[in-house]
Amino acid sequence: MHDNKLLLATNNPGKVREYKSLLRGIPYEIVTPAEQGITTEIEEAGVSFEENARLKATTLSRESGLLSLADDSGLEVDALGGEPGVLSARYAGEGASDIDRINYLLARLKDVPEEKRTARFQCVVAIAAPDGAVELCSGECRGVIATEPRGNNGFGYDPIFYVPELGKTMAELPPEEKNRISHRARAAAKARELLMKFNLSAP
Ligand code: ITT
Repeated sequence: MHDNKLLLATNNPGKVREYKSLLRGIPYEIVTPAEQGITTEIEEAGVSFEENARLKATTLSRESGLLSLADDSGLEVDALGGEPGVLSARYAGEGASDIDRINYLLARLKDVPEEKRTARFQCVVAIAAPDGAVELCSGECRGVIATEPRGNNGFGYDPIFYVPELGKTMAELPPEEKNRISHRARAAAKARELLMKFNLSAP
């Protein structure tokens, strides 16, 4: 019998919350590593979102024996040559908090005028099956880095990611609105189709 669980291969509670909503209605029971008793810390050694997403999904699929979906994402700021990029979670060093990373980024952009503060959130999703099959998809969302944090929703860099079309930062948007426009929403829409394919090919 095919085990109809999908492991969300992440330890980030913000991502878990968003995927549970973004993937509502899929023919899988969504479970987390903690719920499966998996505590593996994966070193994100890759130099690209793709490599890291693939590494996280395949490692946890092998370990759990479950179809696994990993998300590697981050913020790319044009004025910083694409930083923090794959280092987004570790920007400002070990043990730093979301607000530390925000303040560090704002300090680095101190003298950069508004028109040069363009940025994008990137999200790459990897789905790995225990038989070794892997599929990738991605999404992006463009915005501008604000000069101070605003809003309490979302996670990570959301309070300084200003979305010009909506006149708000990502953290000022209600969750359902972030889930309509975000990089993760775009990747998840494609992931949903890939998951249907995996479901059809399952024994
Ligand atoms: P897992 O590897 O366990 O999934 P992580 O937080 O380490 O969790 P990443 O390596 O993909 O995940 O780092 C992504 C970082 O990029 C994340 O910690 C945030 O700082 C930032 N980020 C990604 N998506 C974001 C979003 O929707 N809003 C704000 N910041 C985001």
